[in-house]
Amino acid sequence: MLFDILTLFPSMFESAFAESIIRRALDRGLISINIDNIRRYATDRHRTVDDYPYGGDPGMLMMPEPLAAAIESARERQASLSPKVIFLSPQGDLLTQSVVKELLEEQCLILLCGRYKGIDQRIRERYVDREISIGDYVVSGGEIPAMVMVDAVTRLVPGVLGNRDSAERDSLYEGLLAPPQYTRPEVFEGMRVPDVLLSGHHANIRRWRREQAEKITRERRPDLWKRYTGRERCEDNTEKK
Ligand code: 9D3
Repeated sequence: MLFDILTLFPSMFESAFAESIIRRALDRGLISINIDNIRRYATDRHRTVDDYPYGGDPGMLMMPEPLAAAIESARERQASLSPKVIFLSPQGDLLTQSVVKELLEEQCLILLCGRYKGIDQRIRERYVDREISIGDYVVSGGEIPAMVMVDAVTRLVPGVLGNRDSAERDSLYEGLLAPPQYTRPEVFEGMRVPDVLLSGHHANIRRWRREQAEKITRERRPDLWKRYTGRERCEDNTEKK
């Protein structure tokens, strides 16, 4: 998987990609990341990349020409990988685990990070394949959402996670919230680890975790619970969401 990231703030990505799982995936050649500064494609002597909106809203928009040039340049760099252009935007499809799985099918994603109040609509129409939001809250630009997407997709690239925290384990409770977890000591500030987890009885432990996961999902996330129970009822049918 190759991520080609177009941004006005390349240095924001340095520390995010320099540690832990993404770092290891890069070191092992399981993913590649290229970062390009959109300002390189500005053409006036002040390297201007923003302009006022027609119709007179407050705030600025990203100018279309540098964006188009940056995207074209990335498309040419990655032509052999049939890249998809993803624009991170509050108007996009919500990034869910099932969207993450769809993105994993691509060989190359060009991630366009917006700043200011957004981009000229004609860039969307001509250059963007898919628009993605990370959730219904406002952040300051597309960079942190792009990092979220790179992280979520990278975790699913085969070989990235070891057995210890594998994607398989994440999917053990797929569609459910995780059950409570404990590490040593057995008693912490007067609170004991539940007996069943110390029992060594693996069937009981599995059952307890499943019950806890179901309880916590029912209580906290009725939306997830509805999907989960819907899916189970239709186990033997071919399709249903
Ligand atoms: C004028 C109304 N605002 C839209 C809610 C303008 C605006 C604010 C902040 C436009 C862009 C942004 C910057 N945010 C992103 O670029 C962004 C984002 C987000 O704010 N929330 C969730 N997902 C994303 S992906 C990119």
